[in-house]
Amino acid sequence: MPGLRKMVREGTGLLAVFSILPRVEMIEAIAIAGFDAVIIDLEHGPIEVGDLPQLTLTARAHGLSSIVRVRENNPSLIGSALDAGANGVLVPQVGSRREAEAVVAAARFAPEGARGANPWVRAAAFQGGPDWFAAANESVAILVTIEGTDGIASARSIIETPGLDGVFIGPVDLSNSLGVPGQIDHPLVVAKSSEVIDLARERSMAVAMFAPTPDGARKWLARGVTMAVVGVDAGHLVAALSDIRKRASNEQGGLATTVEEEERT
Ligand code: 3PY
Ligand code: MG
Repeated sequence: MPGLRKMVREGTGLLAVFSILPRVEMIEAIAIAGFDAVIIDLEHGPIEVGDLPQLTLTARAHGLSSIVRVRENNPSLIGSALDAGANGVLVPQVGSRREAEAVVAAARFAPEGARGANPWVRAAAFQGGPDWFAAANESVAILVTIEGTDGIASARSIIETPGLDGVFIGPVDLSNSLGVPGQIDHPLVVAKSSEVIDLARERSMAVAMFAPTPDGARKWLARGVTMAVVGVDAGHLVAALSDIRKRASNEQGGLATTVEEEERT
């Protein structure tokens, strides 16, 4: 089994980051920083399918795996993301086994699924090769998100969906569904997330978790997740810029005072 599918299924300690900025430079920065994968986020970012060829091509040129989070569980969105060159797909808000089966059907060609077939797309190098369908089935990684009380209740049967490569836990939406909005470290969110991790790992299923900070990522990796998705590119940019501005203006005192004093003399 080649490609991202193998990496997701067999890898541990994997690090990814969400990208909501549709720029090749951002994808390059994520690759240069050494992440294993980028999740290009069409659910929350102003990114369209037409942006995907250059974004996924840039990732590939840097040896960075690309996963596209589609807006919703919809076969045409899943097929378009894969045709454009994504190595894998992540589908938000999956609440039942039936929904998870629909994701697998949309992402795998027959006989494993019912993905719309056209071997002249970018992902197939535009060449119409008949071997591409089987190769794509072997390498494309399929992840579904458990982030609602419905998904938690059906976690066991979702995890056992044939053809699925991994589950992703979304603590932000989960905190909202559990009535503690935004409190991703709330004991209820932690307990429900831990249940999903245990169910997945008992079945040797890959499990990814969103954590906005490096400390959170390390904590969840130690708790058993196989991939941590550490924050969002735009958020990291703002945090880094704020820190640089604060340190350059020396808000804790020092440099600014010295300059003012110099001006007075
Ligand atoms: C969540 O935490 O709800 C996510 O989907 C991560 O972006
Ligand atoms: Mg979410």
